[in-house]
Amino acid sequence: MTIARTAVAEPERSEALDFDAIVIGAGISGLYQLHLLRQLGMRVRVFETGTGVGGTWYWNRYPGARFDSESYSYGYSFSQELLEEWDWTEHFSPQPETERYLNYVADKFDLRRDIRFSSRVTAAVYDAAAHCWEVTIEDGSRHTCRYLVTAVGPLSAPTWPRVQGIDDFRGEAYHTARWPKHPVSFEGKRVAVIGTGATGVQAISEIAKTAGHLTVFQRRPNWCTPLHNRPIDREEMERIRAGYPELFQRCRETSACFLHTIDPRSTFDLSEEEREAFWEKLWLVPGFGMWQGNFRDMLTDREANRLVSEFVAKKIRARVKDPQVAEKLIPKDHGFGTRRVPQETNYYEVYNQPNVELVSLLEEPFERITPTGIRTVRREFEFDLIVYATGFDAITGSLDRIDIRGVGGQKLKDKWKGGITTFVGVMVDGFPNMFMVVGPHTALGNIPRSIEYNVEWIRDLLSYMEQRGLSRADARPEAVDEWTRFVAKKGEGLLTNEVDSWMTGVNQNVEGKQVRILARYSGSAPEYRDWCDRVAAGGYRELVLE
Ligand code: NA7
Repeated sequence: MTIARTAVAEPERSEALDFDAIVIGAGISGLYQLHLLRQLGMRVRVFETGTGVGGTWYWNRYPGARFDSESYSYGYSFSQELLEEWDWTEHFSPQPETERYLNYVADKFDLRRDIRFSSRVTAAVYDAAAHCWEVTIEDGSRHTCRYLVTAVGPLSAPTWPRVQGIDDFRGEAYHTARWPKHPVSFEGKRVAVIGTGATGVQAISEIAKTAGHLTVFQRRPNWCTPLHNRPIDREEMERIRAGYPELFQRCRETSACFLHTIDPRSTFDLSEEEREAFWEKLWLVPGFGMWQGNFRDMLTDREANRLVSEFVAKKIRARVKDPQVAEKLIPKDHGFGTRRVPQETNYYEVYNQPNVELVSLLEEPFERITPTGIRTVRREFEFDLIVYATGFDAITGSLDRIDIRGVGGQKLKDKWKGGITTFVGVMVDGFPNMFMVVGPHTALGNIPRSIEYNVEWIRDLLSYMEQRGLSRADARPEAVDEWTRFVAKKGEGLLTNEVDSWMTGVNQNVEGKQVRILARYSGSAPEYRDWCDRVAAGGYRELVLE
């Protein structure tokens, strides 16, 4: 073991700091990290931009927002008591219920007393001489700590289209990820929705129910599959509860921590009829069955991917009455599953409604937003309300928005200019004592499962250090290289990485994010955890601990 023990614990110095640890964000990651670090006896402070807990489930209160993972596979697994107390009422929980759940968790574990709300972190600077992080809040206040945990989420920095005139519009306008808390009525209104990703698809189905007229502005269509949501009654909830140990065990074993996992067969192991029958069955599976439970070569073999794409295209054609509209809704630039698959409830049928129009921005791009609506290169539209479902500056965006500086004042943003480099997605060399929960290069998938693993790994490392009087951890550059190479290797041959999407770090609305990068670890979650477990079992040789 090559731990450099240049210092023993210095309680005096630590006590001179405002906190032992600062956690940025009170979403699923931040809440659990706070809980665990407090158990280590640390003085912890969470800074949160919002006025309440929940992160993603606090901000994304747009109509139709809900889980695409089964509720009971998405909730926290760490507390038996919580599992016993909380009842999910739908297989795919709607946002209000999830927000209530996270508030319940915050109350149950008495987390609020260590959270400061309405406190956006603007900067975090490492001070090598004082061996601490100094965190600046929007109000100008500064706070010092030994350990910094970023729990900012990979999809939390919303982006607006780069189109002229956004501020000129005189009607109501909302981004789905900054949805107001007051009720928004669409009744009788002329509504525009821009964006048809996972968010847009959920919102459109809901808004179409009451809008006077809905115009959907779609740039690139996505392949969507049916969610098949339904209520959970008391009896079913009891059955689910009794099965929690097996359920979480399954999530530990599957590739992306979902209840669904890749079918070990190749597309070509089956005859055409057998394949069709298999896909017909998957089509009826609630949730991500069709995406996550498909043949093993679906995302690596072009022909396999073409066949499954054809199957889904057929489904879309069968549901949309106007063949021209159907064709507009079928992606032509990427195959099924190579981008995040939105989960839908009557989404395609919406386009059969007389009050709904689909406008393809590929055919008629935006010219500008006007005071009264939207002008494309062909037409002028008038709206009462515009919904921006235009996504996020994903994975690095929420970190980029904080001025993070490590040893020698190096900016994290600059460090990653030539490409993201991390150690297991949690640490970056030159940024000692900074830990990212579900940062770039970690396993995402069914995200709370990945969050719990990251949060516990960080807790274990800090506990290991505290027990040995160590208080500084930095990743060794060679360990960072090795991990980054592994991430690259895991992405080789994946069709997903040949497509522009938030998963490949592309966002046309963000300066400098037009080129695909290796933003995401695309190996399996068990393989990710094996790697991290080996690091811990080996005494963290990949880190310089002092
Ligand atoms: P996504 O999946 O990034 O979708 C954003 C959508 O907005 C997508 O259809 C974009 O079209 C569209 N978009 C973005 N910018 C523009 C402009 N400038 N003009 C027109 N259309 C635009 O974000 P979501 O919020 O739906 O989902 C994000 C993740 O959150 C999701 O995958 C889940 O994991 C949860 P494009 O495809 O870029 O042509």
